[in-house]
Amino acid sequence: MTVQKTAVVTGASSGIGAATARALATEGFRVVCAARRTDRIQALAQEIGGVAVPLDVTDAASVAALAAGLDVVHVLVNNAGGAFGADPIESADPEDWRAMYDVNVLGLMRVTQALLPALRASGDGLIVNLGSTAGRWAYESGGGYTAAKHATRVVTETLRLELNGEPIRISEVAPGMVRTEEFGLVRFGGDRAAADAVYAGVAEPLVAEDIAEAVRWIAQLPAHVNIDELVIKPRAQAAVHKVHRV
Ligand code: 8X3
Repeated sequence: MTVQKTAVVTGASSGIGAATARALATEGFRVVCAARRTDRIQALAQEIGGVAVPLDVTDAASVAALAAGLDVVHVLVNNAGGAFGADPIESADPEDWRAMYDVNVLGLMRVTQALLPALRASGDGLIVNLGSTAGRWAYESGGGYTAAKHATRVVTETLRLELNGEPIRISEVAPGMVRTEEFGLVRFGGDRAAADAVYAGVAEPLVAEDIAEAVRWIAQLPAHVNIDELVIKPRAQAAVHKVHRV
C-alpha cells in the first residue's frame, strides 16, 4: 500500500495558495490547507479531501500548533504573504514595511523552522517558497514589498546552502503579474479601482492556476532534481516595466 504524502500550503485561503492546494491534491497529496480564515480553508479542505488547520504565520504559537500535529511532511509551500501599501519610500508607513517583513520573511522562517523536522522525517522533502519578480527587480512605490521579496529570495538561497546534504529540496517560484482576487486589493487598502488599474489593458495576466501548476510540476520531479528558481511572467510582461497593454 502506498502511503499518501502530505503537503502543507500556507495562505491557502485564496489566490495562489488555494490553487496550489488544489493542484497538489490532484497530484495525490493529502494537503494541509493552512490560513487564518477558517471558513475558507474548511471549504477548500472538504473540496479536495484535505485537512484545514488555522494558521497565522506571524504568530509563533499558531505556527507551533500547526507543527505539533504533523510528524511527516513531504512538501511545504510557503505561500502566505502580501504587499501592504504602494507609497514611495519618502512617504511609506514603517508599519506597512514591518507587516510585510513579518508575513513574507519571518512568517516563512517560522513555518520552515517548525516543519523542518517533519520534512526531514519524510526522507524526501521539498520546500517551495513563493517569491516574486519583486524579489529581483525594483519598481517605484514598491520599496517595502520588493525589499521583503528580495529577502525571500536570499533566505531561500541560504536555506539551500545550509541544508545541503540533507534529503530536502528548496525551490523558489517567482511570479510576475498574476491577477488574483485579493493581492491588489490588499496592497491598495481595498481600493478596487487602484487594484484594477495595475492590470488595465493586459489581455491575459497570469492566474493563480498558472503558478499552482508550476508548484505541482516541481513537486512531482524525482528527488534528485532541485529547481532552484522559476521566474514566471505573462507573455505581455517582458520586464517589470515593459507590459503590453491594448
Ligand atoms: C507580485 C508581483 O509586480 O506586484 O508579487 O510586484 S508585483
